[in-house]
Amino acid sequence: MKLHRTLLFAGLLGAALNAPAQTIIKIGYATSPTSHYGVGSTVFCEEMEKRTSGRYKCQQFPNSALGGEREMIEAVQLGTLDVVNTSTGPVGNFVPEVNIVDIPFLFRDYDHARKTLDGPIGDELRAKFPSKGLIALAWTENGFRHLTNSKHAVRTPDDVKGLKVRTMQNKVHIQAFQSIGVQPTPMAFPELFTALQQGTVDGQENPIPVILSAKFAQVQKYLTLTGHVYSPALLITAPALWNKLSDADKKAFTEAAKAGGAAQRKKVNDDEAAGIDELRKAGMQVITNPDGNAFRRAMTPVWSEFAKQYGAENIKRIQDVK
Ligand code: EAX
Repeated sequence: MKLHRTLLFAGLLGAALNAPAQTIIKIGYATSPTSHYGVGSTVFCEEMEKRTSGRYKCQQFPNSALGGEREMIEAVQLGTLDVVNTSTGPVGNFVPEVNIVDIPFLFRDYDHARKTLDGPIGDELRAKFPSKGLIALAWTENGFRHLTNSKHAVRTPDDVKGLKVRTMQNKVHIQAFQSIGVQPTPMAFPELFTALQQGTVDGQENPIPVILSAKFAQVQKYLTLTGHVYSPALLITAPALWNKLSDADKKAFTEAAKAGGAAQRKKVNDDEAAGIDELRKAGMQVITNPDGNAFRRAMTPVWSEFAKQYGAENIKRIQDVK
């Protein structure tokens, strides 16, 4: 019996020694596993596992389980979280140059945004991360943001005046809303559903995939398809992890992140195509044709401010991407 146990133990030990060591990568994001962030993160994880022959494997923390996006980025910086899939909303607080991509009405459409971020401009922005203790693996996507509220149908900027609107903790967004006469309430995403439910704020703005997965239709009646700003996202990791990787594994992580980004963008497209009807069915009244030019015009004054802060030539360079 004793001998038998010893042999069994030796056998298990042998198997453990032969199996390559597996490193668990903790990844966090704001929304549910079936949302765009969930789809993108899962593809990233699967590809990473496959491309490293299982030496790296993910443990996912969806639904803001590890806090808001700002907190998750801080955790990556500190090394207590390995990867975050986050909107750029709070990223400008860490890497100021990234604020430029959150300017309202900067990107014409999805093609324009994706092409810009996947090209030299996006690469140059990602190159700003390492000096801030972060590595931006690849651009993913949150989507064009639309306005919802619980009070009345919004068609023009005037209709927004007087509404208490939650914004991200992003100074570009805060300034833009102030410029149309709205006093924004910056707030972390995990607090938002309850704030809408309790009427602490009347409205918020987010892409369709977020409005769907966060079930905002339960607490918001009106959806206006303003598309006022494109909301990029990123897979971000920490230098502590990155610097340990072999060149081949770095490549595996980068390729996996690109695949994750592509899957996330596809999910955004799918949600845009099917989600608006779903939100109608869930009881929302959808204003599909707000006065877009009026919103654009209302935000024009703050553009000269952005030009000063982020460089008129940098803004123009983005606009010129065809
Ligand atoms: O990234 O804070 C926000 O409104 C974000 O769009 C959301 O967390 C998904």
